[in-house]
Amino acid sequence: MATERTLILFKPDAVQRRLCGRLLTRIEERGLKIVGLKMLQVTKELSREHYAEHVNKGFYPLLEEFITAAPVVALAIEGPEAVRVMRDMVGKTNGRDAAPGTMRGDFGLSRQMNLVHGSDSPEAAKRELAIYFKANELFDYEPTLKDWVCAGDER
Ligand code: IDP
Ligand code: MG
Repeated sequence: MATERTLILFKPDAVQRRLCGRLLTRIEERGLKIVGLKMLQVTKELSREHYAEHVNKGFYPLLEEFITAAPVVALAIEGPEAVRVMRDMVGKTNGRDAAPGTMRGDFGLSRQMNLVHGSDSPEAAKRELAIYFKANELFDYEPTLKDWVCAGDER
């Protein structure tokens, strides 16, 4: 089972709506490990780098306006199959389509203001983590609860 790291952002709407604590609690309660965490202001340049695949799409100007409108909280999250596990917890892009129980499905109704970003593949996660975190902002430490979160052959 692959231990992975993934980039999660609590987007400006999550910060403004004061949902960061509740969203982070879900991640911690699942048993995932925080290995990086900071607040930052996304600039237009950073937005274009992060959302390179969307820069030429019609909705990009609105996405850029949204993601730069207030600070975000960036998280590096580690765990078994963390990329897929987090995508499943985040839910479908449009909050109106996202299943109840997911972050977007429980707290959102919007396609654009959907509260949370999660990397969509291990390759994307590596690229995105390098955009948001310097090497010395990511931490390796022994989680003392690990023996009680997953069996030995699952880690
Ligand atoms: P994802 O975040 O679920 O992977 P993507 O399709 O990669 O969704 O889109 C990136 C972000 O761009 C979305 O999370 C959302 O904030 C915004 N977005 C996606 N599609 C639209 C759209 O059609 N109109 C406006 N914003 C959109
Ligand atoms: Mg995406």
